[in-house]
Amino acid sequence: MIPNPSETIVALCSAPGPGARAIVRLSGPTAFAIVTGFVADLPAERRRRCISTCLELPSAIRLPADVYLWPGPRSYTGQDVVELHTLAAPPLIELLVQACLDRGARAALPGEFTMRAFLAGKLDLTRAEAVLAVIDAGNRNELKQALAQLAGGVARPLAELREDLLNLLADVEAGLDFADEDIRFVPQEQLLHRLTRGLALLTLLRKQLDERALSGQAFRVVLAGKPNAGKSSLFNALAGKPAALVHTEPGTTRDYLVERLQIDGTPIELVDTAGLRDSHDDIESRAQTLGQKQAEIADLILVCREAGAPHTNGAATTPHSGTAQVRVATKCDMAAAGPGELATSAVTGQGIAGLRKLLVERARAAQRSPLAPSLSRCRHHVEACLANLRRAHAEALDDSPAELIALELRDSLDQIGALTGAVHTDDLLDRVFSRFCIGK
Ligand SMILES: Nc1nc2c(ncn2[C@@H]2O[C@H](COP(=O)(O)OP(=O)(O)OP(=O)(O)O)[C@@H](O)[C@H]2O)c(=O)[nH]1
Ligand SMILES: [Mg+2]
Repeated sequence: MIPNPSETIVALCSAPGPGARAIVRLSGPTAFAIVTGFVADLPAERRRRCISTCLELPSAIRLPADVYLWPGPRSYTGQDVVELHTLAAPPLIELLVQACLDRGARAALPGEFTMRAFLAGKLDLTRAEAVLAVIDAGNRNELKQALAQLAGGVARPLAELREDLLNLLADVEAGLDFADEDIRFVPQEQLLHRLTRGLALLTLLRKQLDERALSGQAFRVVLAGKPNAGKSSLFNALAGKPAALVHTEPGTTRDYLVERLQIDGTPIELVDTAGLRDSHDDIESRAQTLGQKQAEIADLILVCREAGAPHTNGAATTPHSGTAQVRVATKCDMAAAGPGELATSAVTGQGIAGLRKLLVERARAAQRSPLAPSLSRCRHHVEACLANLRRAHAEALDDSPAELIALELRDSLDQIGALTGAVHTDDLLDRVFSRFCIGK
């Protein structure tokens, strides 16, 4: 069920905990009236403004604050919005939010402010999802992609396409009334041309969505294990070239070595490190510290063990445990892998293709950007819309009755409606907005 938009909602919308500044946001028809209860000198005139004042809270507490007022409909949610910017002292903020609740506000649900913006027509669904992706962006590239979507990267081409298809549908349907007289409102050539344009636009949009699905950062895979385990040999086998020095002498690799690979178009950064063991050699110890540091910033660690060698649990030989790990047995041309280990051999090439495939799978799974749920939803409707337009195009080529073409055009418009949220269900809104945090 969509929460009632006529209730005034309140929430802390800055990060919780102590800090320099806390922001409490209210939205709804009684937002201004509620704040009047704390600010005696709040001007009655309804216009955008910021007032530096003191909030009069219960127990005679006076809290210095900047009060921002945005009368609806020219606000984020389309309703009256107030923001109270004040000291980020958790007990005081609790008191302030409670005072708003006591005066009739309701605690906001996750994403409810943005949902109200969507329901007021301020944002379409693709932009609302982009707000979430901006909040969750983990790196600059993800932020860039999310901002592009927020700026209308998906909404704008869709609005254009919708307009084109609506015009085309109107022309095709106008012809239906004159079907007996054989009057065509759109000549076949023009119909095909307009459908092809729609197809091209959607194909381009699909490509854009695919590009945005990847965060762009290389997936970092670190090889770790005891000296002489065969890490550098495995590194070379995965890289497909003799990049790292391999030797019978344990402790061959000193500094760590990085190789950037593209496996099936997926960027992967492969890092070879010095073997882990308790060492008294100063340079080797430093090399191991460097290797450990690499393991700590890895997305995945390949824990290499020579097949047949004893298992060790010493602290020095155990790589950083907080990171995802895959256990790999090396030199399987000489002995069998242990249970739960992936069998490989740098000499025969056994298991190398399988390991490369596993790396790509893990990288793709890890690289899903915060926009991913939005993109897969968009992609689903774009695919369906493409299928409708392809069928309409085929019907037009066959010179089929206009009814059939109109049917496909109407279905394609329904898909665009579902994509932008013009046609939505409570379930869909629940799914989209529950991923937000409270206060957004
Ligand atoms: N038979 C066989 N020998 C291998 C294989 N992989 C590595 N070796 C041998 O094992 C020895 C050690 O290989 P490296 O790749 O240098 O081992 P490492 O783990 O990088 O060693 P450090 O850099 O010292 O930590 C070399 O003599 C390799 O030729 C393999 O798959 N099969
Ligand atoms: Mg090595």
